[in-house]
Order: sequence, then C-alpha cells, then structure tokens
Amino acid sequence: MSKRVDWEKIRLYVITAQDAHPGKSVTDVMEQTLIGGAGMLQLRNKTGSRSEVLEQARALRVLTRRYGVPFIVNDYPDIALEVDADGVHLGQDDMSIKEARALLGDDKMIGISTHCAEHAIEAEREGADYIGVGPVFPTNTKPGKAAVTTAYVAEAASLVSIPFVAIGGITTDNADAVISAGAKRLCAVSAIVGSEDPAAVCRELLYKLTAADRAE
Ligand code: 3NM
Repeated sequence: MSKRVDWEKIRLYVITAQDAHPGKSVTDVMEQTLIGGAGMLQLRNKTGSRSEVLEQARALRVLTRRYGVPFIVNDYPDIALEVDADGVHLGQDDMSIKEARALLGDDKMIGISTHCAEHAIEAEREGADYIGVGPVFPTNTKPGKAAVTTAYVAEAASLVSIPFVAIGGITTDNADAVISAGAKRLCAVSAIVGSEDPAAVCRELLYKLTAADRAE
C-alpha cells in the first residue's frame, strides 16, 4: 500500500481517542469506523507508554490490513517502521519532514498538521504526502489551539496540490460548511469515536462528502 494509496478512496480519516468508550478497546471502536467506511486510520496516543503504543499499533495494523485501508502512526516513526504502518503524522513541533523521510524512506507517507498558509506551503515544498488543515473549529481534543475557521480550508484548497484533510471540531452538524469551503476529505476524533454509533457517524459524514461531489 503505502505511497500507492488511492486518495480517491480516502474521504474520511479517523484518529483514535484513548478513553472514548470505557470498557471497549481502541481496536473495537476503530473497527466500527471501518465498518462505516473510514478510508484511513491514525493511532494517536499522547499519554501511553511506548510499549502500550506499540501494542495498539500492532493491533490496528492487523485490523487495517483486514479492511485494506492505510494506517498512520502519530509521533513514533520507529513504531511506524516496526509494525510496517503506511506512514507517520507529525506536528509542527515534531521532527522535520526531512528527518522523518530519512528515517522512513520514500515508501512511507508523511503527513503534517498545518495551521496557516505558510505551514501548508512549506509542508508541500518539503515533501509531505498530505497535510492536516485545522483546527477548523475549537476542540477539546486539541485544547488551547485557536480555530483557523473555514477560511483556512478555502485557502488550503487553492494553495496546495497534495491532498489535505480538514480537522478540528468537525461534526455532522458543521461538516457541510467545511465541505462548502473546499474540503474533499474530513478527519475527526470525538464526533466519531466518542459517538455511541461510530459507524453511523462515518456514514453520515461520507454521505455529505459524496452529495457535494454530485452537486459539483
Ligand atoms: N489535530 P476532534 S485538531 C488531533 O488542527 C488534532 O492539527 C488538529 O479532534 C490540528 O475531531 C485535532 O475531536 C483534534 O476535534 C481533532
């Protein structure tokens, strides 16, 4: 898979949360998102030990292979390599794209969170495979970050030619505004994995994306 991912199939990118459903494993919740049509998954675990992250990464690698979707690891290029994930996701304060590329080689994807036009342009220039564009709305999942609003989504749509995913506070209630601003791909945590029915939320978001395609 890796660099040969079919971005046409990736409309909804879902990121893990660690405690969204007490009593349910991260893998079980993420399987629900795949049943609902998620096209790419990311393991994001900011609190666990390395061995916990590794264990979750192994389980999610098995799951995503079963569903044939790309799997990205946040923050840990070494774990991405160890479990043969499809790539890593970096933040602006993490290692550079160049450093990550040196570690991972050309076959893996590198994604990076961007929060303004300068970040987006730099990411593309440095060889990112995709960017996150956000947080579009305020979100408790990444507290303390100012919302960039749908204005940055529209800007990203005209600025970069690599794929971008809009992220941050996106729900079934506000997704239409994000799509209207130019997002072809959405990414979410709490609205999906915090829901009682993650598969249904995925289907609804995907329906909105494909309805917008048809209206074009
Ligand atoms: N990255 P939710 S916003 C993980 O803007 C993350 O880079 C963001 O979670 C960015 O869907 C965000 O619960 C949180 O708002 C997304």
